[in-house]
Amino acid sequence: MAECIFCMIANKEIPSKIVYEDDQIICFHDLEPQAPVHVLIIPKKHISSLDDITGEDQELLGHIMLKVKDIAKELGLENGYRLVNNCGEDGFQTVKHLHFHLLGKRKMTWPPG
Ligand code: D5M
Repeated sequence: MAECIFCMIANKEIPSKIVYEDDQIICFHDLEPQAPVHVLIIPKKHISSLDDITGEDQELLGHIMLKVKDIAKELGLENGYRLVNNCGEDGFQTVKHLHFHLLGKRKMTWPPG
């Protein structure tokens, strides 16, 4: 999709600090980290938000979830982490390409802001 910054990252049209990549997903460091470790996990396929997934994406979403713990281990998050998806306006989603924030190396609080 044209003009989507995360599609451009997935297509290597703009640089990112890549942590993990395979044929379906890419994980890279967030530009505005909210924790000592803050990476984004995205599908290479353009999906605008979690609200836009369909049954066709079931395997892809399962693949992302199964990779989370591997990426967390690779990043040294042995004491735990937080996985976040912001969806839509009230969810404070700013980039309209599905992504999961993986944050760690600090003690999180609840409720989130
Ligand atoms: O979060 C979108 C996140 O995307 C936010 O934490 C900044 C990050 N971001 C935006 N542009 C880039 C680039 N180019 N590289 C890395 N990270 C980026 P949201 O959940 O949509 O509010």
